[in-house]
Amino acid sequence: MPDDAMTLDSAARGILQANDRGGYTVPTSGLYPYQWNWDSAFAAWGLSTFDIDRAWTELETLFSGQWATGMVPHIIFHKTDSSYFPGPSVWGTDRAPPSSGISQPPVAATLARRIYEADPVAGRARLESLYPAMLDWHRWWRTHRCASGVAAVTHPWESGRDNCPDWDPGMANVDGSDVGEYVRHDTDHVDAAMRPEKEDYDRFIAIVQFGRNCGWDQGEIIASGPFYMADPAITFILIRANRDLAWIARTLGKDPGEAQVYADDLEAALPELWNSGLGCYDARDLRTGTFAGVLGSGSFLAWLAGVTNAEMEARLISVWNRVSFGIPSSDPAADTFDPRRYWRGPSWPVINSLIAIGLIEAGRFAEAERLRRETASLIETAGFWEYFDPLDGAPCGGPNFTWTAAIWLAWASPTAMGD
Ligand code: 9WN
Repeated sequence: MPDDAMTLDSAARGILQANDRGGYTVPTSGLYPYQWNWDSAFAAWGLSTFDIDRAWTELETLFSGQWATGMVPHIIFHKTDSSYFPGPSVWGTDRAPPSSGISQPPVAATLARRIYEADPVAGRARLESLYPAMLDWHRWWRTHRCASGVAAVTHPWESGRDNCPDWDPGMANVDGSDVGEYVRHDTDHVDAAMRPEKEDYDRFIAIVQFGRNCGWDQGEIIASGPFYMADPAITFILIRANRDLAWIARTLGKDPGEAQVYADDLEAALPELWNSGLGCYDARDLRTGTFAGVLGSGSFLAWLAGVTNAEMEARLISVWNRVSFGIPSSDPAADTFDPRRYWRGPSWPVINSLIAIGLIEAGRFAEAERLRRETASLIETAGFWEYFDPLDGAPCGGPNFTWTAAIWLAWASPTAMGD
């Protein structure tokens, strides 16, 4: 094994350890001082390469924040920290531990399965005790986010791809003019040109204020909340997560039927997201029916869900071929493309890792290896940044990032077992 790979493996382990706050891992110190939902699931995957017990603890701490409704919140505020806005008082969810009022992409079952497969003996009891919580969370998605058939989000933050152009049609109808004064802290840590614009933030906060003012009543949020869009990425992730949960159920000697039905129903509803003009599955505003009309990294997650068709796959590869370093979060040929501004163009190692799982399972081994190599080269050149410019590989966002270190260990490193 090359020495530099071993050195990077050791640096990645060091980042996971340095970002450990006792039972949970923060995404990066300073910028994100709390436990984030899908970041933690990826952290657990990375941790499973060298500390399987700590990997399970990460997931257990995440599910310790689960609401009685089954929702697993997108942020859990274990210890108050004034360096992040919006903090617990803005969300006003009145929970213990305090949390945000929305969720995030449900990757936990998919990654729990991988962690279990890495060491079934150590994982059996831990998986068994997490299983009902994961099923409850998937029920929550089904009950509160899948009314149209596919999965929807009620806040761009719920998608995990906060300011991607997918959300532009829905965000255009959110009034952010009346949110009052507030102080952002993200731009104290990161160049403002890499972060969402103030107009986006005003709207993000307006959507939070609507949720808080209705006491996080999901019926009201779905019926009349300011933002409600169907998300191909969450739909694909949830199809996959339900299939993995059904696999977990069978492994534990339980009935896989419920999770299997959830996956099949989501897949049957996919035509709702097919944008024939784009030749791809596309985000859609559920208030107006408008498609986003921009091909983004969410569409590439079709492979993760085992969803294939020749027209779409040719389109995806042609978009990928427009850049040099991984999958762009949005099509470089679109007017909205911005190679360094958060989700409006950059390549995200963590998304690349999910897409690669799908490519391998579709038998597209050469492309899976290309994606691994392109992602690895970003990290080898610049380190474990939050995301990267897909055109020139420039590092962007926060440094020493947990999920970049995690996917290095679990997938991108030459020492990783891969799939
Ligand atoms: C809001 C922690 C999170 C990720 C998201 C990413 C970003 C937060 C923010 O950071 O979102 O949740 O304040 O920008 O978009 O995917 O989970 O890394």
